[in-house]
This record gives sequence, structure tokens and C-alpha cells, in this order.
Amino acid sequence: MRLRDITIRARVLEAVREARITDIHTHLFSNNFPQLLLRGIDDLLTYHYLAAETLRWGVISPDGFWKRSKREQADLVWKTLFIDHSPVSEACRGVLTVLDRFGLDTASRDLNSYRKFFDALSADEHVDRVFELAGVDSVVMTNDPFDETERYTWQADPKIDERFKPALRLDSMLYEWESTEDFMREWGYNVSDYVDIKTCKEVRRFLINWIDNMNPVYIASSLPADFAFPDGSARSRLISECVLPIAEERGIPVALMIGVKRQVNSELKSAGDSVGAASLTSVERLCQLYPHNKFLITMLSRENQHELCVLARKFANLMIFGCWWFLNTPSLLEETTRMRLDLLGLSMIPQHSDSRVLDQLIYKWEHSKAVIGDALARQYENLAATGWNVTDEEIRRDVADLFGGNFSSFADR
Ligand code: HDL
Ligand code: ZN
Repeated sequence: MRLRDITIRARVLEAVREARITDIHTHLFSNNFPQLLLRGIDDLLTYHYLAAETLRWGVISPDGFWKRSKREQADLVWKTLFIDHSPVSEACRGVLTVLDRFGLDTASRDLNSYRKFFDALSADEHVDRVFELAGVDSVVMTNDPFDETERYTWQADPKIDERFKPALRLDSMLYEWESTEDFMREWGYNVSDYVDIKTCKEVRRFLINWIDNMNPVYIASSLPADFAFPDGSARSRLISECVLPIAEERGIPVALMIGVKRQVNSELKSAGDSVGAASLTSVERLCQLYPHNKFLITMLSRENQHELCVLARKFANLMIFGCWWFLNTPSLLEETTRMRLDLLGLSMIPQHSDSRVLDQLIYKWEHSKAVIGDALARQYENLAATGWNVTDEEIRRDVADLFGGNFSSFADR
């Protein structure tokens, strides 16, 4: 059916459904990193979100859970969150959306039949199927030069699958300079624990070498809820003397993901991080002091979203992206997306998936598109009520900007 013959809402929802996706932040890996690519039902069920939700029921201690094999962990998650209690959380529903989209019978609740299906998929075929089902053209990875496995693969100059874009992730350096400087010295960089002029020069050399090696679409780091800039700390100097000048010189955006409280419960391992409201003053200072840098910013706390929107109105070098982590639920995605559309119009990036398991692309994008499509349709319905007409091409243009175009034009500015 031609788009114009149906209501504005249906036209918008159709355009969103058809929109191709550039997923600008994930933890996925191409097949060049075979040990790091997570895929299939047992990886889906042992996703750290579901581990945390399982452990809440007290069926086992965290230590007891981690001691079990991945398959045994998955069995316990399935029993606790899907059989003994209904799977109503976003992360649980996501698993069922994936199974359903692959045409598997969720009513059977037969976990072993799902295992058989995924075991029969080769990694290459699995990647192709998921990208096709999710409507994703490309994903941005999270690449940590301080990770042993990753570094080894990058140094072998891999031919990376075009659909997987690298991102140079610097948490290790910006969170624990003391420990990373030892590694850097081992790798031949003449750095010291005090971030002085000589050390900054060597860190810039390190960044240039990794940018030349990896060709990242952006440089990224998560930052704590108490992130302050500038504050005279090692982190502050590494950002101002190393990361920002190199990023500007190479025209590469810097993605800052702010508001994490790392390991509030270390027993939960990767599920042990929490959230804290951060100060927008540091983001404001960065945008003011570095007008030639491009900042991709996402904040973890719901309380920070309004201030972040207002700040984005002040600085064209600030691009908001995604509803990150604990914000990636239908209720908060709706609230945040409607606020952004009201305050920023279409000049923002509404979502990234943060997928850690290949198959999550399917559910994270299906669930997000449903909410973003609804919020967007509401905006166009309000436009129509003023007598303003939008063509199908204009709707498709706007939707393409939201799901990929705004990122590429911001990165290429
Ligand atoms: O720091 C990050 O990139 C976060 O996304 C963490 O990896 C977090 O554990 C996560 O997976 N959130 O979805
Ligand atoms: Zn992430």
C-alpha cells in the first residue's frame, strides 16, 4: 500500500519499521574476535541483566552462581525468571522476542529445543540472520586496547567485517591511570605515574598509534557519577592534554557515557554497577572550552536527561545519544524520547542498543522502534492538527536521520 493513503500515524510507524539502523554503541564483536562474540540462547540467558534479576530471588548466592557452568547458569535463570515467575521484565521479554522472531515456539518453553536451533547456526550465518531480522546495517563495537585478547587480534591487522565499526574505548586509562601506565611502559611508551608533559606526549603517541591501527569511528569512555572537569586530576589532564587534542586533530568525535557507579556490589561482577546523577557543569565546560571537538554524550541517570537536553540546545558540538543501560526500558525510553523531540526536534540520536549478545540486536531494536515510532507519530499528528502536511519522503528523511543519518553527519562534520 502507498504510504500516503493511510493515517499519519500509520505512515510514520511504517517508515520507522522500514528504517535501516546504524547502532552507535554495542559490545558486539565481529567474527575476527571469535572468543569475544557472544551469541545464542545460553549467552542470552546469562546476560548480566538477567543474572542480577535471578540473584534477587535468593535462589543461590552470587558466588554459587558464578561457580556454575554457563549452561547451568542459563538453566537457573530460565527456571527462576521464566518458569517460577512470569518473564515480565524488559530483559526477560527480550529473550522471548528473539525466540519468536526466529520462529521458535515460546509456548513450548522447551529450552533444549532452543539450544538445538542455535547450535546449528554457524557464526557467519548467525550474524547474517540477526542483522537481517533486526534491520541493522552496522554496529559500533567497544574496543579496549588494554584487553589482552583484543590487543592480540588488532596487532594481527585483521580484515574487520565491514558491518562492525571500531570504537577506541579508554575506560582503563581514564579510570585507573596508575595500573594502565605500567602496561604502557611495557609496550614502549615512556610514561610515568604523574601525568606530566613528557607523559602526555607519549599518551598522544599511544592514541595516534591505536587510531591508525583501529580506525575508530569515535573515542569513548564511560565516566563516574562524580565526574568533574577540569579538576586537576590525572583523568582531567589525560582528557584535556591527550584525548581532546588528538580527537580534534583527527576529526574524531569523543563519546562520553556519564553517571556510572562502578561495582557497588562487586559480588555481582559485571552486574554489580549502578547509576548516579552527575553534574552537567562538566559537560557544559567541555563544550565551552573545546568548541572544535565533537561530543557524543549519553547519561545514565533519568534525573540528568532534562538538563542534558537543554545543554544540547546551547551547543551544536554536543550530540545526545541513546537511552543507555538502566534507561533502556519502554517507560523511560518513551518519557526521554518525547522530551528530546519536544526540546531538540530531530537533532538527536534517540537510541543505541548496547547489545552484548548478537541476538539482542533483534529485541533491543524491535522494542525501541515501537516506542520511538509511537512518540514520533504523536509529533506528526500534532503537526497535522495545525494543517501542516508532511510528504512520505519527508517522513522517511526524518526517520533515516534519527536511526543513522544524524550520527554519520555529526561524525563527518
Ligand atoms: O560501560 C558501558 O558501555 C556499559 O554499557 C556497560 O558495559 C554495562 O555493563 C552494560 O552492558 N550496559 O548495558
Ligand atoms: Zn555499553
